[in-house]
Amino acid sequence: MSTEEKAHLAAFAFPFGSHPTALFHLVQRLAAACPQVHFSYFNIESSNKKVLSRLDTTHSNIKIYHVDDGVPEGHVSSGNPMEFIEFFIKATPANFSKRLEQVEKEMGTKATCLLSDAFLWFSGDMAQERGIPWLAYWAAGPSSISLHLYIHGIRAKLGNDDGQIQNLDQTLDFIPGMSAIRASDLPVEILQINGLFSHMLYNMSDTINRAYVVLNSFDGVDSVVECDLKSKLKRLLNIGPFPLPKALKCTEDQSGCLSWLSHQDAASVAYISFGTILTPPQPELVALAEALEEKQVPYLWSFADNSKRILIQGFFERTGRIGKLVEWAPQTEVLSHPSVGVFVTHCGWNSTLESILGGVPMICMPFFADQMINRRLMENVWRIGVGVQGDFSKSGMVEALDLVLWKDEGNKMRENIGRLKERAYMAVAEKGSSTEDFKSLTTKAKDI
Ligand code: U2F
Repeated sequence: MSTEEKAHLAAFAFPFGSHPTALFHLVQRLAAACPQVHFSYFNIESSNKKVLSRLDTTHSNIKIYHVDDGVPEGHVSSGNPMEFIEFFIKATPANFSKRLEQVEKEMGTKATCLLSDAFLWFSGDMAQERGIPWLAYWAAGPSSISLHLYIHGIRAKLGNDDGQIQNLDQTLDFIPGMSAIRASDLPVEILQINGLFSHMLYNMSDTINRAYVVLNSFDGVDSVVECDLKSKLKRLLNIGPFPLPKALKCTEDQSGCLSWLSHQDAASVAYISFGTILTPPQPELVALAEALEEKQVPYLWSFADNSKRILIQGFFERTGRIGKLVEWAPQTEVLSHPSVGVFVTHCGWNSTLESILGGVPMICMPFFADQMINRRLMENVWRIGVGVQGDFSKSGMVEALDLVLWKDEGNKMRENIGRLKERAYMAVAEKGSSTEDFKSLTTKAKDI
């Protein structure tokens, strides 16, 4: 048996939102690059089902395992999305360590490397106890992880004893590369550590500098922040942007999005999606729908939440001639289609990258976590997007559509995003910075 054949990388997923899919996709890339290495991917069963339904799973050197989700038997959901996250957190780390030990016994091979979602900070302790490397995948961008590293300084400078921000407009210019970010952009978890989820991220802030941190990002997206991160972390590996177009199974276009787009004028369509976790509240949905209808903007709306779709059912019925409604779109391909002129987005990190790869400017409707930071970067730093004035009002939405689709500002944004797109493609080209960082990552995966 060669040394590489003894290598066994165990990957631990955070099973919510786009996190498990992104981690699985990373495991797939590694499995393709290191065919001799064994990969075991651990996630809760319900999330494994979703991940597998959306991705191609042809690599024979990956095995998928379920871990306990912590949900009590017979539990009836209260409808609060945090409850399943909290059940899961309570079940960690025992659910992962127990299952890993069973798998190691079955395989007869101990894990030689641990790759985890960065949220799962206890993986650092497990790796240390076993004397193996810890690779932590941070599913968002460089600025948001940087804020977590500065958590103590931020809390001391901005918060009062209750963790409340005193001056919402204050910029974070005391952190390298953050002068455009305001206190009001910070996710609640940075300022308050109430609750299991915030506590988990707080623990991560204190352990992450021990990891090889892997980002779905590329050199130059935020040079000052990256440089600072490199000085603070054991190693920063920018291996993105990924997934690149054509990486997903849904390129088959089952929903007919791409063929519908091909009948629309160039740069005329608003593509709308708010990611995998949240549907905006009714007033915001109504404002957006009314603005699209008033301006007769052709739209492609990815809307999975059946219970909320009913809220603007009349709009969908009246505007069926100019729009298309789907439950799930092949987003990467949609954003690379020449008919798409604007992306109305919640500013999730993957959506942001996919829009950059497609060269499509954005209308930003952020809600939580890193999304307000991404909005600020798009609007004030990269100048590739615009926020909605007046608390997501109809008039604010009309103004934003007007600006991006028909005004000169929109063209300027397209030029700016074109430059970022070029840099992104250079990073993933042969000998590009992300390609080189990915090679370093494979070396860690093969190492025993
Ligand atoms: C959380 O964000 P989300 O998972 O809600 O959003 P994104 O990071 O933007 O990822 C959504 C992914 O789902 C895909 C889309 C993205 O890759 O292409 N998708 C699709 O293919 N088709 C559809 O119809 C709709 C979506 C969190 F809320 C954010 O704040 C974080 O930035 C993010 C990453 O940590 O996770």
